[in-house]
Amino acid sequence: MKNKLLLLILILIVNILLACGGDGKAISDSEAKKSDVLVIGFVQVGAESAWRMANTESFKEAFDFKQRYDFRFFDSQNNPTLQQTAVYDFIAQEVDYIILAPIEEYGWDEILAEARDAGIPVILTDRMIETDDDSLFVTWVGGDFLKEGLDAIKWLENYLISIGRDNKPLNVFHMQGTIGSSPQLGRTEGISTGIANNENLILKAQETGDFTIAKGQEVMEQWLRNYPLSKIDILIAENDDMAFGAIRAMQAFGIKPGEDIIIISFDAGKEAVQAVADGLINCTIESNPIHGRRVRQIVEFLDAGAILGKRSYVNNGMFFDINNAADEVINRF
Ligand code: GYE
Repeated sequence: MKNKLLLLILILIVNILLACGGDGKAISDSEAKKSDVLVIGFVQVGAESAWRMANTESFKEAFDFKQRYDFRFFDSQNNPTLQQTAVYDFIAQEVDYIILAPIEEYGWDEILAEARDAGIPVILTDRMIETDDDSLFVTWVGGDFLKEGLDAIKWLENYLISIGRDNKPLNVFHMQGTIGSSPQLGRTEGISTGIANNENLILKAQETGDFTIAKGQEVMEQWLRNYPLSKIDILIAENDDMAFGAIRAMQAFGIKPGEDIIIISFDAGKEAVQAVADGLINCTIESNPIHGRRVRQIVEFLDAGAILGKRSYVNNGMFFDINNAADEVINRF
């Protein structure tokens, strides 16, 4: 009983460390002194967004230490089949750890069972998998996407009160991320719940823009062709990049983004926070991509024999609107 309690406390401490730390710390002396080289296979989603580019950069930087890590990077180009092949490849290469950011939540049981049976620990980062079997991964660390979605609607409700538009029906156009990915599932659930609980918000259209500028532009153009401006009050895009695409489409139609249509997005990258300061986006919700050092810390904990909790959330929770955007641009990725 006592041992179990001690273990739980240890897991808790490690998880708190992972949630808070990892971002700013350089390689520690004890890490640097270790002589064994660990072979790490990192299976990334793709290069679809500014968030993803910053995320990839943070991994490359964190594992750029040849004496300790043989870091093998694979870009899955947002293609689930390619991504699964890459995991099989890393199993065949007998790497020491697989770090996986799954494009979609579904379809991982068989392949991750193979990794487990080969004795290769799988660390999930950013996105989760849908499974009943927690033994398929050692630990996951990422954002609380449901909370982000709920936060977006909370911000919107306060904003509507501040501009005196809270008691009229308003049409919401909801642009979703890659269908079946954790950020899409979580944010969509939060947004849908928030909208359902507010009798003035009407969900008019919902479509995926696949987290990219190009797709976001395409979807917005289609909406602008199908609906008059008077029917489009609010755009909620599940990442900044799709909002950028939508802004391009609006400008091509002679519409003023942020003024004629209220725009909310997620991630809060530098460019998006600047767009908030410039009045093109009304609010962007924080999602932190700098996971590299955090995950390196996980590898080191595991290598030292620690047992980690299955899930730990990265600290997020900021939002950027006209009140703080100009000051915060400098702090963003
Ligand atoms: O919001 C989006 C990216 O998984 C949290 O993926 C990540 C999301 C992020 O393409 O911009």
